[in-house]
Amino acid sequence: MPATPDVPCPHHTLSFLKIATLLAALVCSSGAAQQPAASQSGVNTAKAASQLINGYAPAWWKEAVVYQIYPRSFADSNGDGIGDLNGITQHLDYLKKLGVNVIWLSPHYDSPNADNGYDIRDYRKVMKEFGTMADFDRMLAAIKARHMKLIVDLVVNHSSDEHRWFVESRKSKDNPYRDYYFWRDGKPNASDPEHPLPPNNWHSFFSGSAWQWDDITKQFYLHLFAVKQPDLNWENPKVREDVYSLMKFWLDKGVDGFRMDVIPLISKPVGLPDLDPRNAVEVLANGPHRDEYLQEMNREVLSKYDTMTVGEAIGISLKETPKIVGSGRHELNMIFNFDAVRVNRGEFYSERKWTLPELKAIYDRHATALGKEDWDTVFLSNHDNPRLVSNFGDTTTDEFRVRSAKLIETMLLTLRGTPYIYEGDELGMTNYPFHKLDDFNDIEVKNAWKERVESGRMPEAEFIAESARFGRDNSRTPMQWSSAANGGFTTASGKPWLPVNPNYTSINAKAEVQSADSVYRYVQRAIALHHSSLAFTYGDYKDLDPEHPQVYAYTRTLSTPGKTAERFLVLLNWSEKPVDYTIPGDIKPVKLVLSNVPGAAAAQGQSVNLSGWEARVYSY
Ligand code: TEU
Ligand code: CA
Repeated sequence: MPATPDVPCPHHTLSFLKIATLLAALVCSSGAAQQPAASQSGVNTAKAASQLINGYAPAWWKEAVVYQIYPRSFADSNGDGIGDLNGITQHLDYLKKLGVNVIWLSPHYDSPNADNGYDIRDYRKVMKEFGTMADFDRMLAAIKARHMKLIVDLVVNHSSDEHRWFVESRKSKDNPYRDYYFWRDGKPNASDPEHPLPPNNWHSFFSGSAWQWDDITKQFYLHLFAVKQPDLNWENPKVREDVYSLMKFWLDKGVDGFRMDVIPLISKPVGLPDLDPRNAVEVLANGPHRDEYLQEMNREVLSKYDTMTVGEAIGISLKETPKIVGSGRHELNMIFNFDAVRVNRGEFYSERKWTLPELKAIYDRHATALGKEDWDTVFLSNHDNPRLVSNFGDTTTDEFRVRSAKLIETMLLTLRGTPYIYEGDELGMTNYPFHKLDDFNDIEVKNAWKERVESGRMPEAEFIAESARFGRDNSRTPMQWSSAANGGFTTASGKPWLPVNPNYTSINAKAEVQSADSVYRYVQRAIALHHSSLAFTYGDYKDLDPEHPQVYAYTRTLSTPGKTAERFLVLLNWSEKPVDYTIPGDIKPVKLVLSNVPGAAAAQGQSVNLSGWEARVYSY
């Protein structure tokens, strides 16, 4: 695992993100890139220990703020209604000014787009709608020129059924690629012998059986996601070799790491047994070879580069997390747990009532479960979830939308772990007003409609209401760049691939960059604050008032020997109701360093009046 450089790097104790140290940090990180083997072997543990910050080995990916781009929806440079790589390149200064330093790019590879690029046809080619490899190289160079880094999506639990491997695999039972996927005989079907039943009871994440019958060889193949996303068989060493080789292809180009799609699902339970639907996902995520494969991947690929890795870890509990992210495990740097982002979710798209103490308890559990050898992520949105402010904030009035969006960003940027911001959240973009099935594009919604509505299990209106609330297309509507037609997303007179939210006339980047009180300008300040003190990265976290139903109050503190301690108090009023709050313990706020209500008064001793959705960060 790329961790501490074994060459002492004098600048490493400062945040590499500070402009003054940028150059030095670049030298440091390229030094690290050439020294991973030594730090892995533990030869220099003594030296490394002396460089620890509050017990943590410093690393650039721990100090980073990550921004996720869903390329289809970010910016369309050529007017075909689809976002593209040149569109990203044109907006890098916008991201640089926001202050983020790592970009996670959702899949940009050649794909028939059954699942918007999460079905890859050629891992070494750029999706033609997004541009060319030359466009990619130019984009990457432009990112590096701005001292930012790029991680790309690695989708290797499955490929597209149009991938050459699968095209070969389905041809015959003795094709050399047959074992690249899971092919099985069906179970006898007494009532219809010509049409056997699926080999087991596994259910696809996108509705229906996870098995698809193929007439050519009269067997089923496994697809945990769409029919066009057959699962790769990681038990086949050739599959693993091919995956490692394509990873090297992108790392050799200069990408800085990977976000790994549903990575815990790569090792299937032995014998592919029937599963209890109540814990099927957990069983699938904890297959017998998962850690062995990730360690092999680390040994063969990741350890040879200075990478950042983050696994999308559906089905992984907190207890299980250190097995994957523990530095001594040599697997991944961090994972996305789904506990917080799904706190308000029942089955599928149904809503679950949640309380603030529940959310705090989740973050508290993270702080306990993940120790100094581990690392965490903080996120409440991505391309699979509703818009941040619509999902967790308050959109009843525009004032509260702006304030609650700022409050949530304050939290994400001051909690423990590397923060992830999804495109448009920095503008306080909202859910889209979906009214009917045709308004949606997502395969998840289309398939669920068949399974739930067409079968008569669920009334149409209820399905549409739930999909509008939680559907993934909410986060995929185009970025709102300006008040020009189509929010300035596309130059075309024609339609963007998914309609722009009609509120683009007031919620858009151009207006927000110019307005001092906008969500964008606030997020810019919050990111700057995050980068201004390593307390927000390596500092201790303490929840001061776990049971308070309305206020989330916590501290981040960092004591470094020979330096003045850095201490911050975060106060978040998660409600539209004002509150007179008494800070517990003997903490005396000194200086207000961030506030989302203009003209917020200084604290009177231990007592603060917080207005609705008010967020404050004090140093003390
Ligand atoms: O998502 C996997 C995943 O966990 C999904 O079940 C997701 O949480 C769900 O669709 C939300 O409703 C990853 C990608 O992030 C997603 O975009 C892909 O569709 C999926 O894998 C298949 O690659
Ligand atoms: Ca385009």
